[in-house]
Amino acid sequence: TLSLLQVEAAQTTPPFYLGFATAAPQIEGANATDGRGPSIWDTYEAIPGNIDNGDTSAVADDFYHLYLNDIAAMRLLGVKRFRMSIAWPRIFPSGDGQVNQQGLDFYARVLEALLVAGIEPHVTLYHWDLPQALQDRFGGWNSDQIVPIFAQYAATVFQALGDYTTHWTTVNEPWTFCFLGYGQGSGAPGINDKVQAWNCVHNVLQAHAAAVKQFRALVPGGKISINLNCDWAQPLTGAPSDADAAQRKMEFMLGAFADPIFKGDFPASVKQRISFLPQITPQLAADLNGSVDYFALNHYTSTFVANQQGAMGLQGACDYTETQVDVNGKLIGDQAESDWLKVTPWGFRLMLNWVNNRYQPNEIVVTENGMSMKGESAMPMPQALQDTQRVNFCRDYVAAATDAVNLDKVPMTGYFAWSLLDNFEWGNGYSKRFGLVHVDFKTQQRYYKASAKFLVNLFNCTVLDPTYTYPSD
Ligand code: GBH
Repeated sequence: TLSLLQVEAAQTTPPFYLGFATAAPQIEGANATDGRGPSIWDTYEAIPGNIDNGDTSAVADDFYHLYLNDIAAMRLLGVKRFRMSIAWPRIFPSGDGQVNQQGLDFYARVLEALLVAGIEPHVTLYHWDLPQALQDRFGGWNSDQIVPIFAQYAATVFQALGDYTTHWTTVNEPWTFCFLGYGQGSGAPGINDKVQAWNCVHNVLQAHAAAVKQFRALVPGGKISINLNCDWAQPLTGAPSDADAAQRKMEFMLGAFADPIFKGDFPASVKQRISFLPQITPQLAADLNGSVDYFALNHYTSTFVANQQGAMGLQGACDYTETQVDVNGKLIGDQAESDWLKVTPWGFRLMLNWVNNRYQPNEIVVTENGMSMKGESAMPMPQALQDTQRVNFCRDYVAAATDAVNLDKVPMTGYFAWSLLDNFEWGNGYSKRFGLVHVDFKTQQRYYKASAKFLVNLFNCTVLDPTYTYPSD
């Protein structure tokens, strides 16, 4: 039962490293600065009703101008790893063709500053900000025309910036942008078509493989992966059919990407149900084989899953339903500020074990984990900095992962907390705060939350100045 799997707070330094994560479109702002072209999120944000309160990413955390302050803050906190993404529309404003040197120069400055601060950068090539021109020209991720264009973008970045770090990923959470962005329309590019969603999956896999081919030639000794997200699926009841359904949900969500990479084909459960599923050819399977050097997992929460023949889900015909309420009407875990996020640290341990058992990766790096705290957005300052629910979340999730490593022998080596800063939370705009550092969006003033200090203390980082606030006015 669940209670048996609940974990105690970590007593010791976790057996993996700590980093703080971000993504370009959520923090940078400066969307029209230094030649950046429009992205599909710029377009999506401009449509009334798409983003809570009509917020946009135009300014966000103004990281484009404040990055030195944010890097200094991480240094003073003792954080040694930083996950960031590169904005494709800064490098190729129209997706391909003319390179924008000012975009490459910006990231060279950021990466240089990180190295000077003693912080290792982990860089993601694509965190959802597709150049609008590629959506207009051929439908973006729906078309395989994107494959050589993504590879060219990747090669340009590896050539210019490959010397700064050995840690890379190609694409962040393709499940999210394929099935929400193309399959349901809740997110850019706002398309509601399951055929396009599965084309997107197939094209992401091809684009990933093509980019890794460039990586092997241009960044010798580097390590690359793809950031895959998955919720833990807990069977709703003890019925064997619910256990099968929960397994099927994991295969649909994570297996749709990880099986082709690690096992050479889509899961049988998916192949049986999705009539229009594109094929993984022997050539693609061969290209995907060995295309990740470590498993990059984004994980936040858990759901209950029940068998239901004929059920259609976000991914199409799947024969299961999902809920976060059990048969007695009890929530699967405490509610965060975001509707979808319930606090389920026990699911994190099970999730890590599932990945380890199914794929046996050399190494697992958790590239995102975190929460929006219930009630935080309405809390006045400075009380908002006492983010107790988030402190407990971090404590319990890190403890669950520590048990996965120490007791279950899962080879997890790194943990990135999402996120360094409160930021542009996609469809929720600025109404949900995931930061370890509070941002006043009127003044751009930053303040450490209790959770930032808790995490760095837990990981025994050397904190130089726990009171730093910046930039001061
Ligand atoms: C991550 O996605 C993203 O990589 C990151 O950019 C983001 O800021 C962070 O999580 C926090 O959300 O609104 O009911 O349709 C996590 C996986 C998948 C969780 C989509 C939210 C939307 C649920 N996300 N999901 S719903």
